[in-house]
Amino acid sequence: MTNNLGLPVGTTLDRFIKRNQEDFPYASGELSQLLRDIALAGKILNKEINHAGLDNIIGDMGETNVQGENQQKLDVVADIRFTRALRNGGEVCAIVSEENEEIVHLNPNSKYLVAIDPLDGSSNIDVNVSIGTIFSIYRRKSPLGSAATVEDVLQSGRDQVAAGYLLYGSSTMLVYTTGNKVNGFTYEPSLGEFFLSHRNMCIPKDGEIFSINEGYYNDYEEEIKAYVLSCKERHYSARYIGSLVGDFHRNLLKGGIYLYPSTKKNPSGKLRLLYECNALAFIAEQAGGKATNGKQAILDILPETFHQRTPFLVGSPMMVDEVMENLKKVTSGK
Ligand code: P6P
Repeated sequence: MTNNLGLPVGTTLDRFIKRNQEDFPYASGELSQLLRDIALAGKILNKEINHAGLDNIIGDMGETNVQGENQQKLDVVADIRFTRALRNGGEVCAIVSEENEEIVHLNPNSKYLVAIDPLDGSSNIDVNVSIGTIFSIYRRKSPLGSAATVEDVLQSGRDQVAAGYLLYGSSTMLVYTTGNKVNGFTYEPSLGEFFLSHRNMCIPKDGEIFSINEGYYNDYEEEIKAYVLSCKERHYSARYIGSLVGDFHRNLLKGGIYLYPSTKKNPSGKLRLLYECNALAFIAEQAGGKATNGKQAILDILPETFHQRTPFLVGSPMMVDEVMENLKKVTSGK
């Protein structure tokens, strides 16, 4: 709904959070404030992304991150923005980020910690393809007043209290869940507000879109190859933009499956469990979808290291089930 100026008139993110405070376990306002801090960093980063071509912040830094990947200038800018917003907001005791090898310790008196990919798909920055931020929020296990511990970080995805992503695309969106449905907010830059635009997002049970990098086709397990061929035989649409958040979001709305299986280059898969897959798996399940590593639900994996990778299949439940049926035949030797 818009007013006569064509501007949205509706529920702002702040108002939505306030109205749904009771959805937040142990609602004492800290988690609400933490979500607002993330939204603030997203607004700031959105502005920088939209000016990247003009402000000499595209291209790479000439350095690599913990993954050994070229750090794009905007990767670093994004990490700084989110770290600063969460530090200033005071609601987070620690951050684990794709851009830092170790835990970044913030307020020892806070009960939440954040796992984040500040800017995923950054190789797309220079070519103006949608990119995204992915985040998970956990409650610490260690006592308040002390530094966060490794055990605080290495929690399974089932323990997330909230998760979401920002999508910097044709419009900028914030999509998140606190374990009670999934809601999407669209940013109106002229007002500096996120407005509720996608209430209670549910993924279609089935779909006809498959997202996989077929450049690695020869690396995939036979069952994955068979599934890809079956999609083609059924004239499904191949949609893969090389930016996980963009592919995930489209499939969430239209139905579909995203697959990043193990490859020769990345035998354990490329995507990271803690700050990419867990958040999207939580959202997928809350929206009625499924997410697996091919053997078990992503959310049931107990992490062993901060930056561990996992094969990742996520999307419409009927499509994920079909791939899993194929893979199970192998493990049961049929
Ligand atoms: P490939 C971006 O680097 C990313 O992490 C995801 O956003 C994207 O889906 C995937 O990797 C692309 O990887 O190997 O297909 O270029």
